[in-house]
Amino acid sequence: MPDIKNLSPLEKVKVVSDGLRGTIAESLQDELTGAIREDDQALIKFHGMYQQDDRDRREERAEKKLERLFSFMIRLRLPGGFLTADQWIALHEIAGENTTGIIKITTRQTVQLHGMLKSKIKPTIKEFHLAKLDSIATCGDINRNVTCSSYPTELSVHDEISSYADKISTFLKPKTRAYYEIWLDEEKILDKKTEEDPLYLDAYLPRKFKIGIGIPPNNDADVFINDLGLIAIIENNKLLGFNFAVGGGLAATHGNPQTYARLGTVIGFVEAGEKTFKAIYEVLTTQRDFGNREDRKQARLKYTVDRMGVDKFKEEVEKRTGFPFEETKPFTFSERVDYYGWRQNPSGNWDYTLFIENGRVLDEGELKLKSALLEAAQTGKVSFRFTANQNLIITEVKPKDKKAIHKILEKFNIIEQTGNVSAIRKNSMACVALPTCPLALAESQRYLPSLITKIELLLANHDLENENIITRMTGCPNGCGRSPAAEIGFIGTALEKYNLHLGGDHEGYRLNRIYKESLGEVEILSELDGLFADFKKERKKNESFGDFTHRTKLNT
Ligand code: SRM
Ligand code: SF4
Repeated sequence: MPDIKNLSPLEKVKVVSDGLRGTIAESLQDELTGAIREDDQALIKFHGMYQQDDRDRREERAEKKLERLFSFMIRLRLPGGFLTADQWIALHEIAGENTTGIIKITTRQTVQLHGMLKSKIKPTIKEFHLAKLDSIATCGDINRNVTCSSYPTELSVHDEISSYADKISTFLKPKTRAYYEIWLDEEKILDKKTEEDPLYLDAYLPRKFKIGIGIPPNNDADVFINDLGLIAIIENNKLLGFNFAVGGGLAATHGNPQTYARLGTVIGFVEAGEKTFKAIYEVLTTQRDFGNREDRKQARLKYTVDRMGVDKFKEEVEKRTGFPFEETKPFTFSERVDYYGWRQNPSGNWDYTLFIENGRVLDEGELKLKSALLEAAQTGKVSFRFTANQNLIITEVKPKDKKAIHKILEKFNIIEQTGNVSAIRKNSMACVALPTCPLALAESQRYLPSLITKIELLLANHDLENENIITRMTGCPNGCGRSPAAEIGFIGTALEKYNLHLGGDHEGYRLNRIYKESLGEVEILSELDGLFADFKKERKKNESFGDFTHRTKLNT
């Protein structure tokens, strides 16, 4: 255990928080400020919220000697990204009443609502609760929203695997009743023993922890970027169990070589059922006990795994589970895509995957996404599943209802938009960044769409417009839009400047690498123009852009 003197300040905040309560209740009462106390800002994350301020308005507010325009972002816990029609209607209404109204689909298959004032937090959580939705543990040093591949291979197995996302999420939820007490007025428990937490103890994990489930052959959930990736092994339509991949994570800090993106290392196979849960649990306890609690920049599981060594890490987990990992079972990911448009799933029902640029659900111009989804939900004949690429599937549409749902999508221009979007745009995504993200160094979701328009023209000039090039942007190197795992990655360094990363693959087995530093738009387009020309001339048959740049541009 580290010397208590050297612990990062947040460690103390967690330990003395009285089960994540801190002084949140008092902070909420304080009407003199739109903010909450500093320690509570850390604790409120464990309840699924972040305090933010509108960065576009900082200067203006400072000139007027006003405090920053504080508001809160809330993130829902939706393992596997599933919502019923009624839950969609509730989400739609809550977003409109209490937040900016924009429903933002995230890269981890859930949604965030921004711009919620302090006074609206409690009503929002209460309304979500009525809809059987919560935001517990979607942020903070704890297991986060569990993702799962969105597309069924064989349906009964997919349902079974999806249910793992839900069960793992419940299994790893904290024991504290703080969320229910603070936000839902549950009576305070007096016997603290009932909320003793053998997994998280009182200091929780050293850092955030992410679990994702991949179902070969589609790596749409980007399984290797998670602290723990579970790769489902299916034989004869039966789920045998999971290969475990440990130590994924994408963040780095500019100029700090001690920090780096890393893909998970597959350490072996565990059979489905009880053993899987035991192994997951002990991966977490190993990280809890061996993770770095002094330096938060070294605290993710990836650093623990590298510091201990993969073999030692695995040995420690095995010691704790009492059984060995079996030999890794063969698996192949051959793509990493969302299947846009209509697709019949193995049950005979239909799914429609909508392209939602950077996950922003709103009515804008001719494209009325929010109205369309509300009307579809109001039929009561659909469910919804978010993808890990910020898109949405209208799912489980019975053959007899398909026509009616199609008509709704047509009426609001969804069919036309999803059909007409270019290959590069369909494979693009950007993180939130400005104006709400406090860590953003550059624009991302507000900028990528216009940059893509310019890249589309370049591609057309080289007859490459049908290339599915996975392109991702983030406003800083934290990698929320998974830019380090893209064929073309733009990583913000300062306003209007981006590092250009190249060479990721299509399937998610290989990270990209930095190619050019701190480019403005003109330089980005000029670099890409040259790269596309070379790609057109020199590519091998069926070679992807990422493989081409990896082979020819980065290995010198
Ligand atoms: Fe993230 C922090 C948004 C997925 C790595 N992320 C943030 C914060 C909360 C900024 C903050 O700490 O105050 C951002 C809020 C912006 C805003 O205004 O909404 C933020 N992250 C997002 C989302 C919404 C991006 C999006 O546009 O979809 C994604 C929410 C996922 C979810 O539903 O839980 C999101 N973040 C990711 C991913 C991708 C993934 O998990 O698939 C990563 C890279 C993978 C990884 O974890 O390594 C990611 N976010 C980070 C990090 C770097 C963590 C680290 O290891 O150092 C931070 C900063 C931190 O934790 O200190 C961060
Ligand atoms: Fe903010 Fe950086 Fe994450 Fe983008 S990558 S949302 S800028 S923390």
